[in-house]
Amino acid sequence: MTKKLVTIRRKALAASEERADKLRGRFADSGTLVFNLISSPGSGKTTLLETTIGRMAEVCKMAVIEGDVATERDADRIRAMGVPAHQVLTSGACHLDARQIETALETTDLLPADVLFIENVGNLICPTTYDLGEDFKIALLSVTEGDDKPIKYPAIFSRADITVITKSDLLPYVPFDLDTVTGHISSLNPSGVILVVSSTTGEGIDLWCDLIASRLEAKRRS
Ligand SMILES: Nc1nc2c(ncn2[C@@H]2O[C@H](COP(=O)(O)OP(=O)(O)O)[C@@H](O)[C@H]2O)c(=O)[nH]1
Ligand SMILES: [Mg+2]
Repeated sequence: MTKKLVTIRRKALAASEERADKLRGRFADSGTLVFNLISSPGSGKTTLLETTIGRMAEVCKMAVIEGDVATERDADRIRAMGVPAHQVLTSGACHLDARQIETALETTDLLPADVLFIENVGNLICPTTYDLGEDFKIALLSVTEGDDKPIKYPAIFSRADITVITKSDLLPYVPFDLDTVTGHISSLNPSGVILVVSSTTGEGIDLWCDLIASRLEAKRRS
């Protein structure tokens, strides 16, 4: 890589970090807890958000930013639950960035909200390094994806504050060694929390909602 290109990349990174810090300040002012959800396509992010909204709508005000390459489908699913949602269309880009979050806040009435969920574009690589001003990164891994994914994609599982293993109702039907996976994630990220949930049966959803409530309480206290 040429020196000029390295300089341009560094400047772009610095600008993006500055934007993320501004967003963090804005979220602190509005008292909004922000989660950045990262996973492969189809691991159950939107479904978990629908389940969460169904459980927590009485307890806190939620808002959602959806990131996808195309279609408003996920934002429509969230709006159908009565929660404001903004759909970012990336036209091929594999992650969301802080500028898109700024634009989402300017164009859609998402704040004030107690909790803002950002559902990133589906993949385990690109979204990992982009700071969106969130409080916590959340990695999702469905049991149908195979139990080798944490060691194949270590960056996201070592950075995520919480890993949610989804679709636990399918465990009897797929080769997925839960102990091995939790062992790998714990060794990559000793302080991270691991939850096992199913939006279909409701397994683990109480713990997930309790975790959101306790993180919200902690943010309010701080
Ligand atoms: N069996 C089962 N299927 C699920 C569960 N959660 C989501 N799904 C299904 O997985 C597919 C992808 O879910 P979606 O939430 O759209 O994934 P996303 O791409 O990560 O947002 C859909 O067909 C869901 O119905 C679950 O807990 N158990
Ligand atoms: Mg989705």
